Amino acid sequence: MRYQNLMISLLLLMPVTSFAKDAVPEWAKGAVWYMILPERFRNINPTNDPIAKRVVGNSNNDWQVHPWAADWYKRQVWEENRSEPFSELLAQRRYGGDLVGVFEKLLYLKDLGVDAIYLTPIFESPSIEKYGASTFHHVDNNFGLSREEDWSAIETEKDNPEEWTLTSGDELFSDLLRQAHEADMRVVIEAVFSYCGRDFWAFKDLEKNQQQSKYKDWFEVLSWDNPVTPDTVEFSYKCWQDNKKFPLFRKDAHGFLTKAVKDYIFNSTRRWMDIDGDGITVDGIDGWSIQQVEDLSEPFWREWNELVRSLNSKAITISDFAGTSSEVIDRYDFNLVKDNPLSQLMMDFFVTRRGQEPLSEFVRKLNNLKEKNSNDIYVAAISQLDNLTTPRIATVIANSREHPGDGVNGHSLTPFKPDSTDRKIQRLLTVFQLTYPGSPMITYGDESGMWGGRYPDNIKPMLWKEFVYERESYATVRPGVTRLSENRFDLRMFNTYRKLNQLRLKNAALRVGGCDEEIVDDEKKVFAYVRREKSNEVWVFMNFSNEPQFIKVTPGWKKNLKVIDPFQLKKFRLDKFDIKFTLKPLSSRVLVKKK
Ligand SMILES: [Ca+2]
Ligand SMILES: [Ca+2]
Ligand SMILES: [Ca+2]
Ligand SMILES: [Ca+2]
Repeated sequence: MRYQNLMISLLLLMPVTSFAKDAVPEWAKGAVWYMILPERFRNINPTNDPIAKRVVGNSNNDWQVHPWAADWYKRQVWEENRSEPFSELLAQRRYGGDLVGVFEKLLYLKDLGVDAIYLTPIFESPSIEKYGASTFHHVDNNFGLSREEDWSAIETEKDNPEEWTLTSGDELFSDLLRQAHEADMRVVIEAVFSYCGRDFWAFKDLEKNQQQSKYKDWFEVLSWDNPVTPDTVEFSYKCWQDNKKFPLFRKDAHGFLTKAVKDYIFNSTRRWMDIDGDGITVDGIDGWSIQQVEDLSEPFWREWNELVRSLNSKAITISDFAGTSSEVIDRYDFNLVKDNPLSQLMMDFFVTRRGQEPLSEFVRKLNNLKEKNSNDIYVAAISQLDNLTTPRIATVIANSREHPGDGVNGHSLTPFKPDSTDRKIQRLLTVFQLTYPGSPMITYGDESGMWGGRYPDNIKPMLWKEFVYERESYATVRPGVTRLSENRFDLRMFNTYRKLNQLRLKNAALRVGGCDEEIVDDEKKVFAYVRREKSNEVWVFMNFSNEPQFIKVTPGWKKNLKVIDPFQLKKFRLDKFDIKFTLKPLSSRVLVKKK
């Protein structure tokens, strides 16, 4: 123990080293990520669906799992019987998506060109997003094959890893990992370790046994219950963001967790990185994305990151910490920071400040960002157009056009289906995201054309090609509106993603190559850049204007080589030494130099 403290002091005194900077795993450089919220992705097993008791706290209830392809704004029978506002009903909705569904859709993801699957939390929790976990060592009982049996393990197992069993959900997850690895895809899970849910096993014990609980030093109790007053609960505790649903784990004056809690987190970390415990990590996850990193201490994260890398040297760790990336990477030893300034820059230029920021200004900001990071970090940094806390990109674009220059701030978002111009802008932005340096992350359903405003309209059930969806009506949220929108898989958007992702697989230039601007024309609103890696070259041309624009560049090749347009599947012969063509308004073209 003393030795450990000494080690920690030494670590604190050591000058900041930069070894972590070069430690981004090779597979993560330029990878295509895909974020899945399992509850909303695909429901393959209806027998594991959530039950009324866990969702609304009452089993004598007409509550039901929602039909997948129903109109989002239409109330089902049980919802008609409620007086709560529609937004509260949405919080009680469950669609029954599960990990069997993710397993079933691995081929879809492979075909889409996904390299790494990002799963939002999967540990047992009654909530939609699985924040506020009931355990860190079991998959949710609504994600596996046997809801009731899985539940009994979740309810009874405590912190001794030797007594931990594998539930059907845990085993299914392990199968999913093996299968993904065989298809050369990685799986990273999101987790929060600084707080849990009220159903967390140790917290339940504490709530019941109070001072007698074995776990009383796991949490920060502010006052104990007074047994003399059976009608009043005096018990109170420190919780995350003052929300009683999320008890915080206790920290001492130095910011360190109680040792037993730390051991539990470390044992849970080991479990998911090598599920059968045989020392071979093919059945384990490929990394972690951690929320609320700043809640826990720097030494904790350094030690935890070291544990992760000792288990699997190719694993990645991602922090949500909002500091500058190099700071977190150096001090906390994470590989990456989720918050990538590139996401904001492209949202500003393509969407919220569209037409207001000169292209040259955008390019200057992009180059500034590049200079701040090592090349490895720059190409591995994850960019996102939307996430579980923001409106869908399609809806942000549609609303920005209604309120130019003001983005979506201060407006109640129009929920309507984006029109064809919105989609053109969305495709331009997507082409940029998938061809500019960085690692794009797709939020489930952006590739199939999903739209929706602020939470929870952004987490509608996934739009699949094989389902027929009810048309979307808006009268529930926009009284008097009689509009009905077709809701179906957007094949054109899907192909934009699929073709460019597949192009990334074949062209190292798009994954790890450098980037040079060839045309930055503020007047014509034409942008061209080229990604290069050795002799591999990919050229990207964009026309942001509402006019057709004639493009001419001289790529400087020795011979008049051919180029390939992945969207046209025909070779393109250079006119002597020039690439010449006309680009339609709000459109782009990608050309690959033929080897
Ligand atoms: Ca299910
Ligand atoms: Ca559950
Ligand atoms: Ca009492
Ligand atoms: Ca193993």
